[in-house]
Amino acid sequence: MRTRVGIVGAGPAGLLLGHLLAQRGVDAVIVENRSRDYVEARIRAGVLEQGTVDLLTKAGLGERLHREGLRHDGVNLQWPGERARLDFPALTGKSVWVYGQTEVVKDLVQARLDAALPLHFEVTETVVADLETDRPTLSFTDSSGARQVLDCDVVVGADGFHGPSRGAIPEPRRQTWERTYPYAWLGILAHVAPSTDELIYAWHPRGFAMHSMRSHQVSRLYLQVDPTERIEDWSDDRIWTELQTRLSLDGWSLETGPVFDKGITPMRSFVSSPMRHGRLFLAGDAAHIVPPTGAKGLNLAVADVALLSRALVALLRDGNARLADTYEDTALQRVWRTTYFSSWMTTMLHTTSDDPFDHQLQLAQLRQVFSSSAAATLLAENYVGLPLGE
Ligand code: RFL
Ligand code: PHB
Repeated sequence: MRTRVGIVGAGPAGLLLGHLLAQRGVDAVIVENRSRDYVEARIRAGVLEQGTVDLLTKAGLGERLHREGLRHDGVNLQWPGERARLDFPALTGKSVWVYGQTEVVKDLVQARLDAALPLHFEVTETVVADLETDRPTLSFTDSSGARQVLDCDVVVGADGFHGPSRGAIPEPRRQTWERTYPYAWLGILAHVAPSTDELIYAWHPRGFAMHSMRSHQVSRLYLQVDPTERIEDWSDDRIWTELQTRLSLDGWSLETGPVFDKGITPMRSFVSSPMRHGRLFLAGDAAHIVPPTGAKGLNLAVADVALLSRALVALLRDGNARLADTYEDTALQRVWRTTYFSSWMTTMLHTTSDDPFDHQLQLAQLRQVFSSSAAATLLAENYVGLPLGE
């Protein structure tokens, strides 16, 4: 079999890349080792930057997003006794949208199936090879058990942190930067109307807590916990009590409801270079991970794909290699700036020690966001997202 671009992974990065390439007349095949149901139900990110929404809209993927997504013009930061709001349009002229990653993935899968474009679920033994030639291959065993070999012009690793593509780059060429944070997030989804119109990020001496949402009927909440905690030890009652303590504010109360999903996620920052080796390009979590505090992981994957789709169209359709040659440098600048922002939000809001000095430094940073318009603008600009540079 022959295709121009072989894409490993049907997460947001791989699916969006396939969509943008098809719109510009470049054919691609996407292979995914999980089932359609699994990728559509995997609970992850919830906040889309303005640039992500604009790109999805322009690509014809905005219909349900604009109908069901919730535009948010601000967020709240909280510490004991205070809840303060950042006004995004006033500070940046932009907004963010609450629309779950599950919904983005469903829209992308549906668009691909409607267009009858190749997308293979439940493949096994995915192998990328011959990357240093101009005819790289993507091989896999399809769901019927048949071995398939795709001859490609380019292979894209959009296979997330645990996928095989990054490991296909020779070890001596690879450099990684990594930080594992000494805390994790316990996240729940609950059938209860959100107790707030906009997200609340709360610093508390017992640990960070956050109130987010998925719709007017579904709330998403998080608690900072120790990474060694086991979800079995957290009953729904214990979770709600802890959330009520950490999010409490005079005159406000947190409504509770039936929990229908809960899990614990470790927090890490990770960057791997190069993002290109010969005819292999990496995009999204395959090349970098940010902790979720800044709501950046999904948006960063979309930013990679915005760049990469243009680079591949120029290379494969117009014979122009310039953007492909600068992909890694351009992408990594955004990756590092986002890594910095996510790390800053994380370390400002999570408590790691009982040292009252550290706590006062965190509180001083939080207060500065509301006493300095420069500090407020900096946070807001990063949160709503840097321009995609299209
Ligand atoms: P994805 O979504 O991980 O998709 C990669 C896809 O590749 C498939 N794959 C393979 N396919 C074929 N053959 C193989 N050998 C394969 N190996 C893997 C996988 O099954 C998968 O479908 O990466 P992508 O597309 O780069 O998208 C990135 C985002 O998913 C990610 O950045 C965010 O979801 C990160 N993230 C969060 N970001 C936020 O902004 N807010 C959040 O609340 C948030 N929560 C999370 C998260 C990431 C999590 N992970 C990765 C553990 C919660 C979790 C649990
Ligand atoms: C979410 O709704 O899942 C969410 C929102 C904001 C974040 C992280 C996760 O910073």
